[in-house]
Amino acid sequence: MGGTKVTDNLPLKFYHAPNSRSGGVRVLLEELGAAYDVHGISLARQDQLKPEFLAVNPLGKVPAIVHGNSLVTEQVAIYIYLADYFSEAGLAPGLHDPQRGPYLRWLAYYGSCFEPAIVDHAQKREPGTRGMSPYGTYEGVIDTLEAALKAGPFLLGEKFSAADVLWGGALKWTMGFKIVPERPVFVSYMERVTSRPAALRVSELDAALATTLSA
Ligand SMILES: N[C@@H](CCC(=O)N[C@@H](CS)C(=O)NCC(=O)O)C(=O)O
Repeated sequence: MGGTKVTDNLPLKFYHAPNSRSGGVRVLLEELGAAYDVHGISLARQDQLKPEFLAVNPLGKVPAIVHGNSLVTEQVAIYIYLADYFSEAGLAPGLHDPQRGPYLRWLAYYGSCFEPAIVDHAQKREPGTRGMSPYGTYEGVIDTLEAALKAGPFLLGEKFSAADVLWGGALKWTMGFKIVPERPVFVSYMERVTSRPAALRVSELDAALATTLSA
């Protein structure tokens, strides 16, 4: 959906820093064909720690969206919210669709297992005792993800969903930083997702935004 944007009566403001975790949300907005206004955040300038943004997200983290009067922070919540709200794009299985459970599972897996595991791994921190860890072991998290992606072409099989937008982008940056091994399953999946027109469009839009923010 590169052309006409889906609008409703509610303005959608998107707090976004190029080359950060918020990039995936921009790809999702483009995949959904949603109309949105970008509020650019320069992490280099530490805009995320300025009072204006801390009033939006006290944690000083992007992404965040304000849709009408609804504030949504946290990537996974934003993906669920947007894909359901703009459901006509078909990127979220409906409430009674048998794929709804696996869809939510893999979105939640990102925030509650993958992120803590890769951050501990990158910082060379021990996960602690198994019973206290939210994910078990780093290897277990990576192997389980690989098994889920193996059949392909997407997480839910033939159906492309918002969960793929999240995971395609996440694997791109985590493999780029060598936090996640470049296994063939991950590489081909990541390339399949990040070569879609919406992702390519965001690369161009974000390059322009990064230039503006650094001026
Ligand atoms: N819990 C947040 C974390 C998002 C996050 O880590 N954002 C990074 C961008 S890559 C950030 O805003 N960093 C700025 C900072 O820590 O100062 C989510 O899931 O959305």
